[in-house]
Amino acid sequence: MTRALFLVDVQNDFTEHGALAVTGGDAVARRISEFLSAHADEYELVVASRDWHDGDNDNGGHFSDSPDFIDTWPVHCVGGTFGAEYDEGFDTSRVTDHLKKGQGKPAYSLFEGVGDDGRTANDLLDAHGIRDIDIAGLATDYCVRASALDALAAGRRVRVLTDLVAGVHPESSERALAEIVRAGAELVESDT
Ligand code: VGL
Repeated sequence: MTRALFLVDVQNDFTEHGALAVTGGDAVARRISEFLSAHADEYELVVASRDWHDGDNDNGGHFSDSPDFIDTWPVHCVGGTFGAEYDEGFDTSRVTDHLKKGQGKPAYSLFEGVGDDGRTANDLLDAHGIRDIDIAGLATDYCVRASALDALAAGRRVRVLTDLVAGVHPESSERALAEIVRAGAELVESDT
């Protein structure tokens, strides 16, 4: 079985003390590291994304001084700053591919990211002939949701590791998980 693990935006600005702190973000970073130390060998690819916004513009209206936390957000994940770095609780030593997204525009999905070599997630999956993807990270209702829906739309089989995600809002996170399931994904605990 060839399977990929996608780890979405486990970055300082999305964990507990960040600009756009997600409750439970620190614990997700730590649990993902534990999961990787036990299970990284089971994945052909471990792909991590980072939101990587410009610091000199509003990134296509993504940043706002009066954010609604739905479509507009406080300044976060400016490329090259601490907030855009991976959370220190996230051990990235088993990550095989790093993608950056959101330069000058909103980009919720990991599928919008590119590596330094210009390859996208779909390029990587196709190069390795991978159809099965497990997804974890932040935030359930935004970047995890968008990444899962894009993976399904690209014909992949998707499982969301429900104990390795955390969301911005509880209600929209519940709705996002239900939507992902309706679109064809499976929800599983990481120890199953
Ligand atoms: C995200 C809000 C704004 C995310 C990114 O990673 O889920 N959420 N930008």
